[in-house]
Amino acid sequence: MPSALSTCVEHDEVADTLATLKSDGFCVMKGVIPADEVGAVRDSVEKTVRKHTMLPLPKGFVTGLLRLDQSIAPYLANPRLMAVVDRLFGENARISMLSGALNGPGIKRGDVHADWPFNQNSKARIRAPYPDVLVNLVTMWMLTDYTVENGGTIVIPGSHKLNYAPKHGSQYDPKAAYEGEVQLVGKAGDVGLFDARTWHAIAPSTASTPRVGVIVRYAPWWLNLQTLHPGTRDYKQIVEANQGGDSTVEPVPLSIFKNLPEGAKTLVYHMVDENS
Ligand SMILES: O=C(O)CCC(=O)C(=O)O
Repeated sequence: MPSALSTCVEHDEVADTLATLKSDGFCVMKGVIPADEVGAVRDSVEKTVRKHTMLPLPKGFVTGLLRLDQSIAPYLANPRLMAVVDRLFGENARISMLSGALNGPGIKRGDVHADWPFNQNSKARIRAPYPDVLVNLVTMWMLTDYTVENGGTIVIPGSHKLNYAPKHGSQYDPKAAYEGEVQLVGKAGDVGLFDARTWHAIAPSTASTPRVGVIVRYAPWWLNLQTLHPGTRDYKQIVEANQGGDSTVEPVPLSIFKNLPEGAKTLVYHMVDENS
C-alpha cells in the first residue's frame, strides 16, 4: 500500500520546490487556492466534468477545460507557482494542457506512465533513451483533499532520473506496481507538482466521494505543442497518420479568452481559436 507523502518545506519555497523536484521528481505546494475560494471552483469543475466527460464515470475527464469552465483561471498565474515555472523555463512559459479530472468511488488503478512528451505510448514523444531535461511541469490542482483512500495520484520517487518509461509490450510493464510508490496527497487548494518524466498512475479509490482536480501542465515557449492540437499539420503528420491515441487539447474560443484574467491570458494565448 503506498504511503502518504511529505510536503515541501516553506522557508525558501522556490529553492526548496526546485530541490525537491530535482531529487524526488514531485512535491506539494500548499494553499495555492485560498480555503474559502476552493469550494466554488470544485463545484464548478465537478459539474462541468460530469456533464462533458469524454471517459465513462467513475473516471471523469475533460481536456481543454477552459473552453467550458473558467473557474480555475484566476489562479493559473499564481505568483508562487510562477516563480518556480520561471526558474525552470524562463520567460514566456505557457500552459501546454489543461484538463478537468474527477476520480470517482470504485475507480481502478491505471497504467504507470511518464507524461507527454516522455510518454512512450504516444506517437509524438521524445524517444527513449531521452535526455535529462525537464520540459513539461505537471501540476495537480486539488479541489478536494487528495488522500490515500480517494486516490491521490501514485508517483514513483526518483523515476524522473531514468531515461525511459513504461510502455505496452516492453520490459517496463505499465500494469506493474513499482518499488517505492507513494501517493500525492494534500488538502483542497494545494497543488501537486511533478516532472513529466516522473512515473505515475491513477490510484484506486476506496472512498465514498469523488476526488476532483484540474491538471495543468506548464512548458517553455519553445516546446512544440502542435501535436496536441488536431487539425494542425504536425498533428496530422505525426499523430493521425500513425493512428496515435495521443492526448489532445481543444482551443479556447476567442470570446472566452477575451474575458480571462490577464495572467491566464499570457499562459494560453497560443491555444486560442480566433474564429469563435
Ligand atoms: O488523475 C490522476 O491521478 C492521474 C492522471 C494521469 O495520470 C494523467 O493525466 O497523466
